[in-house]
Order: sequence, then C-alpha cells, then structure tokens
Amino acid sequence: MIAIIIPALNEEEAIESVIEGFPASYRNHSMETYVIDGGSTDGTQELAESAGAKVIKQRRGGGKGNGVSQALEEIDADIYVMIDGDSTYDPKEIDRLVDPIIEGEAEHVIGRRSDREKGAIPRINLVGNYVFNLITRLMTGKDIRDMLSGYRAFTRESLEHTHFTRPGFGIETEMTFTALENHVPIKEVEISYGNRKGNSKLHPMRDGWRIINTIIWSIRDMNPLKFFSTISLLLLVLAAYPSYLTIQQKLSEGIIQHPGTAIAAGVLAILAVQLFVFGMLADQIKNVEKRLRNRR
Ligand SMILES: Nc1nc2c(ncn2[C@@H]2O[C@H](COP(=O)(O)OP(=O)(O)OP(=O)(O)O)[C@@H](O)[C@H]2O)c(=O)[nH]1
Ligand SMILES: [Mg+2]
Repeated sequence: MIAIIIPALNEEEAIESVIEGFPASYRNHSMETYVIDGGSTDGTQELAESAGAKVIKQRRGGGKGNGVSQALEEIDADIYVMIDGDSTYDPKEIDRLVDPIIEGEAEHVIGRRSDREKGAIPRINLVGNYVFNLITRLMTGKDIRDMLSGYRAFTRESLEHTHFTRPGFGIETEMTFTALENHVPIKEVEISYGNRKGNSKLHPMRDGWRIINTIIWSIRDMNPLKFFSTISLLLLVLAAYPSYLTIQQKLSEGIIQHPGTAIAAGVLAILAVQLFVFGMLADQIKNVEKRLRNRR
C-alpha cells in the first residue's frame, strides 16, 4: 500500500486539488490519502474528507514536523509519499518519486524543485536553500541539491531507527540527515514547483533559524569528529594571528610587551585541542552506539 501524507493547516483553497490529483492506485499498489490536520479553522477538514481523504487530527504540539511524525507512527504502509497541501507540488508527478523505489534504485527519493514557476520560492528562501544545501554537501559529501523539498517518497524500512524530533519546518532537514546517517539509499529526481494557493505558514527568519539548528545538531550526531574538528580548526586559524604577533615581539624585542595577545593565543589553542579531543571521544561513543545497535 502507498500512503499519501498531506500535512495541512488552513489550506481550503488547495487541499481538494491535491487529493484529487492522485490516481486511485499506482502500478499494482493500492493508494490511501491521509490529511494530517494541524488544527485548521477553515473548511480544510470537510473538503479533504469529501475529496476522499482520511483526516487525522494532529494531537502532538503544533508544526508540520509534529504532524508528519504522528502520521508516520499511525499509518502502516509499504511506501509513504509526503506532499504539501498548498498545491505547489504536482500529484501527477508521483511516478518520478515512487518509480525509483519500486525499481529498487532508492529507498528515499527527494523531489528536486528544478522546474519552478516564477516567484514560487521567495528570493530570501532561495538564498537560504542554497546555503543550507551547500553546507550539507560539504559536510556529507553527497550531491544533495534540495534537501528542504516537501515532496518525497520513502519506504517503511528506511524509517527503521528513525525518530523524528523536529516540531516544525526542520522535518525535511531531519529526514534528509537521518536517511544519510542510516545509509538509506537516497536519490533526487527533478520535479516542478508552482505558486502556492492560500497563505504561507513559513516565517523565513524563525524557520530559517530552526533549520540551521537542525543542520548543526544533525551534523554533530552524524559525524561528531568532523563537527568538532571543524570548530577546532577554526579556533586554530583564529589563534594563528596573536601567536604570530607574540613570537614576532619575542624575537625582535626579546620580551613580550602585550601579554594579553599571548594569553589570547594560548587560550584559543588550548580550546582547539580540547574540542578536537572531545570530538574523538564523541566519535567513540558514536561507535559504541552503532555496535550496540547492530547487535540488537
Ligand atoms: N499538520 C500541520 N501542517 C502544517 C502546519 N503548519 C504548516 N503545515 C502545512 O505544511 C505544508 C507546508 O507549509 P507551507 O506554509 O506551504 O510552507 P512552505 O511550503 O515552506 O512555504 P510556502 O509554500 O512558500 O508558503 C502546508 O501544506 C501547510 O498547510 C502544522 O502546524 N500542522
Ligand atoms: Mg508550501
């Protein structure tokens, strides 16, 4: 069974067209559409039901992330497809996401929004997206171009060992990173993206900050050594200049005239070494965790 999961909060202008856009079955798989409703006060719930979806009421806190994780716990399916309820993604492109799974090419497929209608993603979000994807590529070495995309498909098996904790718009980041961390075969496919109907629930600053947080903690959990040694390296670079000044003074004048500079250099260097050692320790803890998990 393929379960379509649509998180929705006050999407009465768009919800029907999203639900009705999906076929009743796909390549011998039956399909069921679920709307996880975050407490809509407009006609979203009634319209979703009359369009043929099952409506699940979000019990757990607010935010898209809480809604999606509740839905994943309550719905049992072989393949899950997640799509926004604002009519920005095209249900007809479901084949692009699900085919790689059915054909055994991937277990987590992200729709890369490459064919975009003008203005569909505001400029500030485009800049944010670019930076977030760049950091992710640098830190994971994987060719991820649209990790924040809300249109994706994944298998039930790929969710093993996952437990989503991000309440709001960090959920996509968390999904991408947990898939990478658990070595789930991941693939991006090109999809189209249009202007939304109704009002946005995304606050670029607040949600951008949450996404940065999710990225930072995901990288720490996934690769603690890389995380801590990157910070350690930055501190060493910062320590280089005061160290240079101190050595130069000592060589040219025989005494250190500005002890403050020397202390700053020393503190930064010690911090750098400590963080590196801390990273090694965290890496070992991570290895123990992995071994325990594999034994289970
Ligand atoms: N269940 C649930 N769904 C939510 C909640 N907040 C937002 N959503 C839904 O999550 C989906 C994505 O939210 P959007 O507001 O479209 O966010 P976005 O796609 O990043 O931004 P724009 O489309 O550019 O406005 C939409 O279908 C929303 O209705 C919530 O608290 N609970
Ligand atoms: Mg949207």
